[in-house]
Amino acid sequence: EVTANWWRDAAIYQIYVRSFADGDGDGTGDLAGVRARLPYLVELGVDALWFTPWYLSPLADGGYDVADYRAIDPAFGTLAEAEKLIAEARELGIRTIIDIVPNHVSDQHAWFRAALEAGSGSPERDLFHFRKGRGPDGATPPNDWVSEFGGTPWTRLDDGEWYLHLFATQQPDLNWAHPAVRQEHEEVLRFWFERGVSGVRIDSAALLAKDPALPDFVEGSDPHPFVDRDELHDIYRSWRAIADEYGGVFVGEVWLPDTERFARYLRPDELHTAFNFNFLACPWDAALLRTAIDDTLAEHASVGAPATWVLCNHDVTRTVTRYGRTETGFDFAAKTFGTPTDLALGTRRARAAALLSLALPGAAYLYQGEELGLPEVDIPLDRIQDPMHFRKGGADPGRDGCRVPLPWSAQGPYAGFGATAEPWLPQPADWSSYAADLQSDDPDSMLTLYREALRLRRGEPGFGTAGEPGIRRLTWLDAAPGVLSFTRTDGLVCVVNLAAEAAELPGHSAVLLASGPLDEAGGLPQDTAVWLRA
Ligand code: TEU
Repeated sequence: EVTANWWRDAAIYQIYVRSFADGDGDGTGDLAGVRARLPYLVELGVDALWFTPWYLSPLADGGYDVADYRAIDPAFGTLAEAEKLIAEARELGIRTIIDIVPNHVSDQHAWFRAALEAGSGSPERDLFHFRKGRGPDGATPPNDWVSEFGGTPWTRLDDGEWYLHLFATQQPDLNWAHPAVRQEHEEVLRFWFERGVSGVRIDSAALLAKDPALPDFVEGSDPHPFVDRDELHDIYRSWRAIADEYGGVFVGEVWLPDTERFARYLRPDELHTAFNFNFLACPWDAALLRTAIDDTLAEHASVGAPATWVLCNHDVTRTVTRYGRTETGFDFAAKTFGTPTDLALGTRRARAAALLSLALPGAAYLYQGEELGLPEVDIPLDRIQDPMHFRKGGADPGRDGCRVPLPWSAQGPYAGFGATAEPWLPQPADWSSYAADLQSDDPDSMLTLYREALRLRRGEPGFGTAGEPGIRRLTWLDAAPGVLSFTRTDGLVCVVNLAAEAAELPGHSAVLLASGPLDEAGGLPQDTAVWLRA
């Protein structure tokens, strides 16, 4: 099949369902909202949609606390509607990627409720990590680990036992050494592949396996008691065999800065792709970006996998704010309240970063609202819902600032997100100035830039890997310090200028697309990118 390798150079759009579009007007985004906006996504020019978890959930962590993997949360719609959405999108040439959360379940999941009921020492508790505490009366947590959201990852029950949760209290970790846990997830994968999904994102993919002794953490210990353990690879090999039956693909959320360890997840019989967070975390610096790109391409080439570029997602500060930070540098995750930000600068850089990432060989992920140039929002303290904020004792505003419901229309209540009820997170006063309908007709808008870039990327065989088994490389061109310049095949050139002086563009080249105006002499100003045909 010609499209068998579609994922190697796809442009994939992340939908945070709760905040994308509200079809039934209750203030929460839903599948009806997505269906109504499919024409927008077609016009944007993406190949696939990745939906953050849409399953039955108390939404303690926005749906990453799953109560039933085979049901859609009623706030979002029904299973029948999800099937319809998958089919409708596919008719329009857009594939669906779902999000599987294997590390943990919701405390409302039938398994965990049964484990609570059945009590200490029961087989039901073996599906999780229940332990006695330490110290007199067992009042001290069983070990010294730190939760990904801050504090101890242990919660004590009335019967005196503790259970492990690397994330929020409401997200008990599953015991992946238990065969029933493996079997259940393999069945869930089949359940969704049978319903027509083309891919699966694997949440927290490097955390599932734990040292069965659950020992205290010792700095530098190898293997780590719960990160990147060897047992994981066996799990993903069996998942790969299932995906291959259906022609499905995986994208792993593998937060591992070590590129060699990262690449092991992308061996030919494991995951097809994994997010490259080193690129996302890279400061706006030409030399560092070039190193991040080279290292990424080298590590992927070593295992024959295409790279996956991502600038933002529902967990990190939005790009225009991140790149516009004037005081804290470019710390990608720093979400301090009211950090001074130069939004004009950040927007200029975000536009250039978009052209850079979309010119690189491999797949690219976009996060909803990135194409509208949305900034991070300072959510009023009393409206924050992210459990990370509370677990960190309020010192960190958490991740809600990048999850604010999208502005669709300059007219109408709530910037066109939903008609009748206030959105679940408040939108700032100027939100409608970012509205999709306003940007749609503006040749200089972020939306127009993304549409043009995606159209060119699709039409030019020189971009991406175009279904080839091999990996097309980029070739760096000579450039002044602070300037990134590279060519892809077919004479396509991308130049990004991060230096203060304007950069000279190669002669005899036609400008296909620019992130901002060139200067009078035809030079490329600072924080501007351009695509050329040499
Ligand atoms: O995130 C996993 C993860 O590694 C997070 O700790 C991440 O480092 C942090 O959010 C960065 O700010 C995934 C999901 O993307 C996240 O939304 C969930 O909260 C988490 O898993 C638990 O399921």
